[in-house]
Amino acid sequence: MYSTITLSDKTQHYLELEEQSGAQNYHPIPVVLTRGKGTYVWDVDGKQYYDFLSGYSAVNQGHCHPAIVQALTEQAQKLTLTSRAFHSDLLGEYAKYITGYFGYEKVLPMNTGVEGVETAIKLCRKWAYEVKGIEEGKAVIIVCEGNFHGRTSTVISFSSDPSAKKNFGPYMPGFKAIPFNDTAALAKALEDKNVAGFLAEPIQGEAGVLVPDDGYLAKAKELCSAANVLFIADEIQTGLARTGKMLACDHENIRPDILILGKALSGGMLPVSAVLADDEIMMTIKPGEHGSTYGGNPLACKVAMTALQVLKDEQMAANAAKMGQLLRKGLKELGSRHISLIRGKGLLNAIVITHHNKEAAWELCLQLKENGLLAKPTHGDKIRFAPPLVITEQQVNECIGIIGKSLSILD
Ligand code: IF1
Repeated sequence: MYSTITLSDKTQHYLELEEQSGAQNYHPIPVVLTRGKGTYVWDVDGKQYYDFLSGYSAVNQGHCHPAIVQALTEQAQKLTLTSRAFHSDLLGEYAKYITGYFGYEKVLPMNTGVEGVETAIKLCRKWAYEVKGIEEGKAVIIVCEGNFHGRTSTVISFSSDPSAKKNFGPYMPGFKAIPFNDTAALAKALEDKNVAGFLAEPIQGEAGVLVPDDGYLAKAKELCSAANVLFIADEIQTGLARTGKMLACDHENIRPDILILGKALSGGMLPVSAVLADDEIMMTIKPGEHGSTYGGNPLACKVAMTALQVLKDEQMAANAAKMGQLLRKGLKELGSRHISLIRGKGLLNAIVITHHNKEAAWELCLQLKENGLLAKPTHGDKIRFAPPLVITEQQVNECIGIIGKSLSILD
């Protein structure tokens, strides 16, 4: 059953370089990529693949989208970084654009997704002490078991994944975990008057694309509002058209009090994240109380405006909804006894593999690679299928064929 894949000399060469000099903090699929365009990437031997991970949903717009590349290259030759010690002609334009795009009064620009999450946590705590009136140092933020919000010491403090947390202590206090998709547990947790916020992914990505029951998000928002607690939506992975709407929260027509974006905010060009909120929350942070060297740099502003405009101009949310349904239907019709679950929304999907061999999902991903499709297991038996949102019906059908053909490795 074990796949006997052979690696080319070129591929081996690059793997050995990483092996010798790179930290071993990942266990990648053995493929070395050198070019990307739309839904495709190519390895160093010129072999073409469908990218079914999309850079962990950072290249929703497709690899090297021409309009975004043009914005990047033009701005890169003009002005890339001023620091926030001075103004630039792009930060104000970007702030107006993105707050109008999502309907918030203010944006705080950061870089990586986890910096956005950390910023949201600091805003929530500041608001708790200075607006809600919780005793200084006592604020509690409710999180969900199975969460993934990034890898900083604060954020892993409330992770329930031992591999993300073990031996990275001491941990940051002030967080309480409840089961995901459980409004009764949320209602109970909200009885604590020191609760300042509820931080959640609308769909849990790393946990294996756990889609909550219809109405869960709306009920959670209602409970938070009634308790004067901020609903903080981490849409770093689910946002920006990935689930078939511009935001996953849009499926239930709820407006988070704090919205966190990242990943595809730059279309995969460079790290760009953003925290959006209204004045009552955002203005609790005064000049000099938070920031970052690259936060709001003109290059990021230009790229992000283009990346957002492309999502709308090319109706990527609608395509994600349509192609996602086609993908899930096709996976179901494969009727494989090895696929015990198919779940997802839009083009954020996952299959759960059942097989006596616990390495089955990994073996399947190696076979998928051999057959021209790149995906990677998460938490052992789940495989995320999240292609760029520009994928076409013909490409989805071809990928379903590749997946069906590859599943035979498990027989
Ligand atoms: C890894 C996947 C994980 C995220 C959500 C914040 C962040 C992420 C919902 C932090 C980042 C990445 C990180 C990467 C694997 C990938 C990932 F689900 F997207 F596949 F881990 F869950 N909130 N997700 O998904 O954003 O600081 O990375 O920009 O760390 O292994 P970041």
